[in-house]
Amino acid sequence: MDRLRQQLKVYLIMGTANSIFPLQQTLEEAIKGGVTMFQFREKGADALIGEKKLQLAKELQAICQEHHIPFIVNDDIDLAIQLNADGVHIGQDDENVAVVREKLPNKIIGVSTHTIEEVEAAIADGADYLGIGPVFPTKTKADAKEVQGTKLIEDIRVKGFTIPIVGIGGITDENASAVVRAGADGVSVITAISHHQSPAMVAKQLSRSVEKGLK
Ligand code: 3NM
Repeated sequence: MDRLRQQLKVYLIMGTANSIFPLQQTLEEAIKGGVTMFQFREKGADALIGEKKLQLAKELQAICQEHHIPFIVNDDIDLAIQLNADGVHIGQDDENVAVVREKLPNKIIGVSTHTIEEVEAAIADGADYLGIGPVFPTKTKADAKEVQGTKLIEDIRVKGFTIPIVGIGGITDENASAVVRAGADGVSVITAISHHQSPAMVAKQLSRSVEKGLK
């Protein structure tokens, strides 16, 4: 669990809809700057499918492997199995955690949760880490829930749950330390890195902000 906590510190999420540069370039630079984990999230109207999606996923996975960071697939369990990815991240509308665990017994399973009931269910079903959000306003997820600040993260820790947590939604280098101070092990970001002219620089700043919050 300690290893996973380390890996969750600066968690980049991205798909073709997000990055202003080619994804491979953004990912390489972001890892050089200090990104510790990557999630391939291919969503939206123009999302790649089939062979093109597979090819891109393979290229991004190779970059993660070269730099020894976990490669996580959003939602697409079959793709994760096909690629022997390090894990999957699922939401409340996706397959049940317990069912996914049967398919991927030894992989990382992350779950998006938005209420304490969802948190308790995900833990009971065997999630390895939780994504809690949206902490701050976000334009990236059209169907995002109401902004909840850091309250749910604090509540989870007050209740004594030790499961690794990342905050998500509108997180930047300026607010990341507050998310970690509230009890998260790290932050996951899309826009902060993938829309930045210098992914390496902002990844480094996020990393510093997280470390500051952990002190
Ligand atoms: N999930 P950005 S918020 C993918 O609340 C996602 O579960 C959320 O993107 C949740 O860093 C979100 O650009 C979008 O705000 C995060």
